[in-house]
Amino acid sequence: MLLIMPAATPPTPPASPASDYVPVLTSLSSVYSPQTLPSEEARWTHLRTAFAAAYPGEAITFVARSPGRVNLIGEHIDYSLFDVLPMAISQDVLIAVHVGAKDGMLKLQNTADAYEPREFEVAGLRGYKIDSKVLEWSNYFLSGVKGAYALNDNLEVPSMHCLIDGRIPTGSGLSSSSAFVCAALLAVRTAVAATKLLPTPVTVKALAGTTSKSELVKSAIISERNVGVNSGGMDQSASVFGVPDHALRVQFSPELNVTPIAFHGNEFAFVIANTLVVADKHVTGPVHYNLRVVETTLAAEILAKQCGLGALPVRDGFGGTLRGVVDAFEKSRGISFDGVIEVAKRVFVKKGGYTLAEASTMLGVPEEEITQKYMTRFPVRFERLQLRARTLHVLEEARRVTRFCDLLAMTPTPAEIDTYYASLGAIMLSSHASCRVQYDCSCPELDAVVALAIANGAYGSRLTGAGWGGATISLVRKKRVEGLVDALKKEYYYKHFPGISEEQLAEAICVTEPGLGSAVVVTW
Ligand code: NG1
Repeated sequence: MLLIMPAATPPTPPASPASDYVPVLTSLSSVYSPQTLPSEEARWTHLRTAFAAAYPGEAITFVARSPGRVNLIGEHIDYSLFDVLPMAISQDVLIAVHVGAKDGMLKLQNTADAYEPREFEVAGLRGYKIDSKVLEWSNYFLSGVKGAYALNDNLEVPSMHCLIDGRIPTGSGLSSSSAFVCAALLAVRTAVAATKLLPTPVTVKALAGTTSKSELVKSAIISERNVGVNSGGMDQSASVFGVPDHALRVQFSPELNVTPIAFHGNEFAFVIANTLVVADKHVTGPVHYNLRVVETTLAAEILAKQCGLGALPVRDGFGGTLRGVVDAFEKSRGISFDGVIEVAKRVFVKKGGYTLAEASTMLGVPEEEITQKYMTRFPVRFERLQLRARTLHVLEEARRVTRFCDLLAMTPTPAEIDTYYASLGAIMLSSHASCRVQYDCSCPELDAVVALAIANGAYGSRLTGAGWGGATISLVRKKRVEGLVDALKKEYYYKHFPGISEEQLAEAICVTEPGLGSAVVVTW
């Protein structure tokens, strides 16, 4: 369980746009909050020791870090280009790097024994083909390398000896994979810059301005697709742009824009509970995540065709989006968002879904062409495409994000505070219901934890991230947090995992707060 405690005092406004560059820092207190600092200091000390053992005689030149994220609201709508509201958490991936070796190798070691050391010749990295069918931890680093080449094809990747330490539970819906890809991309770019300085030691000044946050995000989104998931951009945006004590309204259209939003009041907390049901998008992609991307993309294309909207703008070379449909309706017909929802209901009347043949007729495109265009790079399996349910979820969830943000912009009086939280909570609950019913991305364990949270005083609760396992996020009054935690332990963890070890429980029950995004740390 992760507890997110909004700051006691209204937070200072976020850094100015001048800081579009990933910060280069020299102290851990600039990275972590006072609550997490002591344990992080111990962890970073251990990282030094582990690095010395992994690469005897070599010093750490810098550490690239990127955090996980939790999503407050706006699930499965980023790849339809609607705004989402995540926040970075303090759990992160660290990549300690030594540059200056002359062996021409990218060496990767991990502090977790489960991940075997890997080595690659840097000369072969540019053309390296990542096999997304193989579940291989180093693929995430190599995705980051691909991203670095995508930003600069002439890049000369130097010898890099790396030690990786990740603290975001994998498959928990807290975006360990995106954090890893973002950190790897940042590590490569920083290594290139640091190598140019040799033999002079790296300084903040010399590395500052090496990597733009927006570029890092855009490239990380595309490069993470090398590991077989047709992902949206929420996770990378939150990981890179995280601002302490703020949620982030991430806008993808007309272009990437991240607005930090402060929380009002300090009487409530967000509790994040990992169900410990591991959801692996890479394994289940063809029937879960990647299929949802296909369904929503086809739904957009069909709506455009059936309503004569013309060609939709294409997202990352894949297809049109429901956001494109809403924009086209607004522009060409003056139809409001709610009006588009009604149109979608009239176009997609079949509640049981559509066969590929039916979708092909509606789109006026042969089945083979649809398969080739949308179902080949990221293969999918289905009997019926649930065009109605998926479209309704996406449009209604997008509307919920707007309502949630509108509420966050209000300043409730003390007398209004309870109703205020209840309104936020109700939106979260209706998001969960829609994920469960219309998007079919929940599971019994997520539903059980959500129900327990509500039964134990939470204002609202919902799955967070892709779903099908992973974590929930609940909005709770601070004074009720302890009771909720006890109830979850008793009614969920001990019941579902009778043999749960203290270590596992400690991973499922930890404390965090909205934290800083990606950073490079040079001395500490
Ligand atoms: P997870 O699996 O929780 O990291 C995924 C996607 C997001 C977004 C959410 C659902 C990746 C890397 N991330 O998040 O972009 O679509 O599902 O809202 O695929």
